[in-house]
Amino acid sequence: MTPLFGQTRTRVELRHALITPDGHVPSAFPGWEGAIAYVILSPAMGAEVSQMLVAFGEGGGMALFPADEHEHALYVEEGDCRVVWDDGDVTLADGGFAFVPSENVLALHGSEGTRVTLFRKVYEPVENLEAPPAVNGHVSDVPAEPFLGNEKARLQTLLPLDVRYDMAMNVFTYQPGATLPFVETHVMEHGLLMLSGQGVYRLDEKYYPVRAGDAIWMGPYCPQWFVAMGEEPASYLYYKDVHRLP
Ligand code: UGY
Ligand code: MN
Repeated sequence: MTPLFGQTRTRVELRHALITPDGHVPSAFPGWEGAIAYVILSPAMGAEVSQMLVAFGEGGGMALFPADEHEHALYVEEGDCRVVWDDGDVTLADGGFAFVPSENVLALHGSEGTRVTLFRKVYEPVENLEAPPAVNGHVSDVPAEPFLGNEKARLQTLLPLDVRYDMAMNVFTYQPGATLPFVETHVMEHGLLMLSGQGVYRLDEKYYPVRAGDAIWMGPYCPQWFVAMGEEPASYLYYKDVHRLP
């Protein structure tokens, strides 16, 4: 069915946003070849994190990030991606993830059709605490722990639980009908990508139907809750700022 003109599920509010793929508009950046990015969340909307979908075109390409105060965590949604930084080089298949600390040149080489979600933020150093090391892995090697004892809502913590890291990147998977157990309200911010399935996300006072491909921004103190619906499990990848005093 052809959608009516002028309609979208996308909403951009003061403390939250739902960005659906129909509204995506690409950006090209200096030094990039054969790769574009959809900058889905960014400080321009009031977020501290940027969330980008990097897509590689015909024949593959390269996306480049200069060495500065930004750190990056990425997840390969589709395809394969060679991740190269100052003193590291790893090739990730879909479901692969990596964290690269700030002050590194970061290059992503993807074959045609590869899609990578990347979280980018300014690293917050702490006196007498060394910078976090780079890490990488595959989502299928990370245990899925019941969330607050609920077997039907399971959390995978991709980055180490170590206070040197000031960001977390997790995957949350819900069986149909499972929910976040309570309406969370917290100082931490989230950037989120629906990886599979569907459900309803409560953001502030509003309830949004969401499905795979949708992205969400939850600013600090945005009340949030989720219920998975439909026949399949629903899962999402999300970013959270952690381990720093307000
Ligand atoms: O880690 C979290 O705060 C997570 N439970 N929030 C969320 O899924 N919206
Ligand atoms: Mn939360």
